[in-house]
Amino acid sequence: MTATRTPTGALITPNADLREAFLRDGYVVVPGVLDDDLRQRLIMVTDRVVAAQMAEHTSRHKTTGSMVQITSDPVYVDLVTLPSAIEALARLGYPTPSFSDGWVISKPAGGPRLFWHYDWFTWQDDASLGREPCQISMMYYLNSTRVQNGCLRVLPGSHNTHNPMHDVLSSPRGDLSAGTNMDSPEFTDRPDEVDVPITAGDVLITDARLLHAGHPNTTTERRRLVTLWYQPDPAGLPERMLAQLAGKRQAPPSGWPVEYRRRLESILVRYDGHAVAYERAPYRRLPDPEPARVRS
Ligand SMILES: O=C(O)CCC(=O)C(=O)O
Repeated sequence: MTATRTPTGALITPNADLREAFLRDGYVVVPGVLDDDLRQRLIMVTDRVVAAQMAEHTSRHKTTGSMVQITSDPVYVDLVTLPSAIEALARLGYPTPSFSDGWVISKPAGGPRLFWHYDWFTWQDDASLGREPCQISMMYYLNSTRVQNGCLRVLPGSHNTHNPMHDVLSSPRGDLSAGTNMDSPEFTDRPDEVDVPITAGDVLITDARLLHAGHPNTTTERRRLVTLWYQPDPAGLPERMLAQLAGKRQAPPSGWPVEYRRRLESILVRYDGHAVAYERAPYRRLPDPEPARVRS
């Protein structure tokens, strides 16, 4: 693959192995993207932002821990526009991404399991069934994670092929975020699940269609995560999909310093056309996985 230039001016040659692993599994970990100085600033602000939430927020988001927009503080713009992160995306073959929304997801000590889910809601468009993702996350765990403090679990390949968990998710079962029924099948162990422990400073990149869940946090310390959502190739998206994604964009508050507003605006997804945004549509069946090859 040929080298491409990012908006920050870096000349990046895509890494074919990294890209293949990402397209095959639906996720990949890129080490050493977030420096320690920014990580410490993010921890400080994240704890403050989460502490400011009302008790009602905490009980509504029991299984995620919290769900606060990144526009709660300008420091998150430093993460959204982080040059080393944009370069990591360029190595995956996505040099000119746009950003739509981001969330502070902070699982307190003793926080329960997170349910199985995907984060893609435009399944009515055939582009959702292709090999390339229409949306990806960059997940920054601000502390190192492991099974004990609630690391992520994934079903590799479930972004591109049907998984039995998709059938489970097709019948609505009330409010999974509030965790009122932890016996729901969305909270079960799966035979094909894989743990994804992360070293703080690394970034986990996922395809929005990938099925994922989380372990409970059985430690005495908070586990902090910031999830950012990007369009890897906004120019290649169908217009109705782009209109939907642009509808979710988190614009900078008018009270922010001009410099932070300008930087967030510079990467925010836009749609200036007249196509009608897609409604939120649930899963449409992906192809079955290829049967395992058996030697004759
Ligand atoms: O809390 C986690 O580890 C996962 C969060 C998540 O599922 C998401 O951001 O979509």
